[in-house]
Amino acid sequence: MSRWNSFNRREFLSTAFGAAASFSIVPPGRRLLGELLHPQSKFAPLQFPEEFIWGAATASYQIEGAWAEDGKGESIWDRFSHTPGKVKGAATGDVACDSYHRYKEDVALLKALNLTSYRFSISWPRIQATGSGDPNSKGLDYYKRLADALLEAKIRPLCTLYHWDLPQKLEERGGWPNRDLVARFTDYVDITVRALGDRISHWCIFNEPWVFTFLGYARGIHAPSRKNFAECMRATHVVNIAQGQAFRAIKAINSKLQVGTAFSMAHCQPATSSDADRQAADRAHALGNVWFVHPALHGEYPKAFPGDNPLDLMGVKSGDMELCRAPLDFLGINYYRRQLVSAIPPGAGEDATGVHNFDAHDGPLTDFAWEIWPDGFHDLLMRIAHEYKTTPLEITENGCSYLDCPDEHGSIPDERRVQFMRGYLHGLGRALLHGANVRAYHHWSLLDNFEWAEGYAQRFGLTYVDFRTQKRTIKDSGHWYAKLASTGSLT
Ligand code: GCO
Repeated sequence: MSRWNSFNRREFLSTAFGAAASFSIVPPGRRLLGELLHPQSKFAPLQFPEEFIWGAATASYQIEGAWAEDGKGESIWDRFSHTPGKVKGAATGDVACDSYHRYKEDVALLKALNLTSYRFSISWPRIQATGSGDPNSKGLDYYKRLADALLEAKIRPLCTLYHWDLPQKLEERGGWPNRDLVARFTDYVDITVRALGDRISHWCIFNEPWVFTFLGYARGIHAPSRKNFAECMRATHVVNIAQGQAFRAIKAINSKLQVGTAFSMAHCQPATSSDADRQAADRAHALGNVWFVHPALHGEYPKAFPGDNPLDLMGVKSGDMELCRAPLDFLGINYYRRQLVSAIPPGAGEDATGVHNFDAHDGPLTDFAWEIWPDGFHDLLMRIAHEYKTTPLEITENGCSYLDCPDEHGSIPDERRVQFMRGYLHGLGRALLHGANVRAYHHWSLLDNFEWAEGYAQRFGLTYVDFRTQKRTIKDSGHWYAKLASTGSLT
């Protein structure tokens, strides 16, 4: 049994909830979402600052499709989803939302939603099919067209350079635990930013480094499906060096470009008030939330193990921490859930941190069985704002999966997503009032899309996608969000 099962968010549903838990089925004692977030009862209206940026997010493998088109190489996610048994329903991203061909339609959706920022990612094997060598101009051209369409619609492109689709050939050469990846990644970043840096001013180097190293190399439930904690820890160090080097490569092209990373973060709450649980919660915060922030901003790893951090196991060499250092221009935060944390006697492997963290289920659950607890969002933001005072924050992801479908009139009444957003945005608004320097919010996601090992069994979109026809329909929550984006007023 993993001590880090709360990170195993995609596996969770398949084991615990075979089908979508309908919201009306509420176990006795659990409060209904409406009671927690009743439209009139709970919140005073809030006005967001005029300059606050409203956006939505997606990722290449989750929406593009066109998996082998125009010279694109195979990625670890192509290999993973083409391997029987890895993804629910044998789903793949071969077609996904077909956004590679329908990007103009998707930019029109962003426009219809009144959004002024779009976070998307670049597929590395579209740019370098095997992860090295000359760039594929057709791949670069696609992202140029997308960026141009966004700029024309007055939408800021916020581009993630790595949202998990590593070229398969690089995995065959050892993947992220292999230090050579630093040079390969920096080369890819240099090529891409040279080609697109005239159009795209805001960059995220990585998406959720902890999630892709941990689920991919320790738990094995994501590509590339390895199960070795030592390799995972080595991968985290290589990724930290790569982050620093990529930062410098981008700044060398144009020092004005704004560079950050989208970090997955959870509010880590001690399960009891004991000192041991409090310390365990701090270790969970160190490893799960800031393992890739602290080396960049302070040139050292935060303390995440009861004894010393396992620097030898991670392959840390003298001089490395200087390479990890990078004064990121902003911290991207992907926030979904809170976790309860208790202390356990430290063991080997994943247990070495002496941490047992698990999902809290005191609040209502989404259809993905993730707990809704907006105060956790507020508290996490305040903690990060306090710990990394001067660095601006952007919410690069926050959202929920609900399986609402079109009704007989063709509209998608997804009131639960509206209530989710009201609650979390209120938490964010309060953090702003309390001094947190947050300048943007991106909802995950613009579209229903390929949810990793869950395939198409989860729907996170503001827009409903009929995957048989690719027809897109803005959900009621999308209309609600569009109004908020144009007025900034949360009622
Ligand atoms: C992640 C990614 C997104 C997900 C979203 C919902 O965190 O896994 O950034 O690609 O789809 O978070 O799980």
